[in-house]
Amino acid sequence: MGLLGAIVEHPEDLYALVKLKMASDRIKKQIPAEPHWGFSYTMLQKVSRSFALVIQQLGPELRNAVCIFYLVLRALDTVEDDTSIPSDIKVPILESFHHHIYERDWHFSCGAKDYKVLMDKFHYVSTAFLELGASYQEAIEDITKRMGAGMAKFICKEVETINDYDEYCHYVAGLVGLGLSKLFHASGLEELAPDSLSNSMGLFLQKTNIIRDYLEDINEIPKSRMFWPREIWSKYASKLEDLKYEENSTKAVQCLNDMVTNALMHAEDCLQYLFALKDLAIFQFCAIPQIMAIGTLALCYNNVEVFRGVVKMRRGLTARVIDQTRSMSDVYGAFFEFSSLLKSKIDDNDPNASLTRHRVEAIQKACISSGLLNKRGYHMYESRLQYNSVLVIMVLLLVSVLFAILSAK
Ligand code: D61
Ligand code: MG
Repeated sequence: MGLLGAIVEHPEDLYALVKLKMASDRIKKQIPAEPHWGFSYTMLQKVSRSFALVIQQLGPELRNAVCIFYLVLRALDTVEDDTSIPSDIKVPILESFHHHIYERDWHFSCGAKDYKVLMDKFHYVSTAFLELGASYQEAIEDITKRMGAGMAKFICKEVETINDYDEYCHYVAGLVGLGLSKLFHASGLEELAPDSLSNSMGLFLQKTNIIRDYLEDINEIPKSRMFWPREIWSKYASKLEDLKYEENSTKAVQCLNDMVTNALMHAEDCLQYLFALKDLAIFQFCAIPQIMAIGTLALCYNNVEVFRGVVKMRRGLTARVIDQTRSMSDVYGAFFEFSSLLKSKIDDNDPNASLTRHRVEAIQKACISSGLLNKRGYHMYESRLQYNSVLVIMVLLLVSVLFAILSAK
């Protein structure tokens, strides 16, 4: 659906969509002139749909460190995800990757499309890395080393237990949280967050991705690795693939709900982490992805569409989250609203209904007892806006102004 279609469906999203479009156009024009920084920011915009914007609104020094941190780990992940590299080649590269970021002429060709460009021209990233302050370099090196070792460990090992699942997610995302907390601290803008809270920030995002991407991952050719833990799915099917077949819908949705309930465990830690932040740009950088995650979990919960296609928050709602996240009351408001949506979808016949309800209520309680709950809300499950003529006229006016502005450029 195009922009116009999105506006007709949800006119209440228009303002935020226009604002987001203007912000991203502005950012696209701000590519630095030096070739290595120019490459790095261009690459960031190409390989990260979800993080590019929030990274680029950070202050200049921290923005450079986080951009390079992102690209180094994305390159490491490109090695991990490339199924055409034999394990005996892949494992030593993952384990030594943290050395290569200091070598201006090192590169390893793999991946496809934009990821291949990132790998082929990795010298730009290492050149930029070497210009960062020493404390930023050390944090990035330490996390790259630990993530590479963790990925290597899981190349020859499947995710069997819930413990394995938490361990794998710690390596690929929890460590990102630890590294970011170190970078924030090194910038002088934040206190150092406790590791366990930083870890939860990553686990909440990674588990949400793993749940949402079931179909995309299971259908990938050549076969990609799956990260749903056997300890969970074996309660519902004898093979993970079986969940995608229509005749197994009931079991599939029960398994999905079990996975969502598992991920909800991290939400309160995320609220605690966000509560402690002081700098507005860092706060927005951290809070927006977490709100998107709980929104995605609420959307996926009890939703068989996860096994049929892509379940994603609509663009307009994403734009409103980006536009309307400025303080902890906005975060509590969003977490409260999305957990209420999830709660309304709990079916008493679901095997985990009472555990899910318990976890949702704990999140709601944390939001209420903060005393900061913002009731403005996204009204995301009010079935549809009641159209009235004033609104329709306003929307049409706005759309014509928008097109006038855009076509004048
Ligand atoms: C605050 C703000 C952002 C945070 C955070 C705290 C804590 C953790 C994270 C971001 C990381 C969340 C990762 C979730 C997305 N998962 C992936 O991209 C998977 O790859 C994991 C290994 C590479 C991680 C690279 C990364 C990601 C986000 C960053 C970052 C580095 C640096 C700074 C900011 C954000 C996933 O990728 C494929 C896919 O999701 O399609 C995979 O291979 O499993
Ligand atoms: Mg990966």
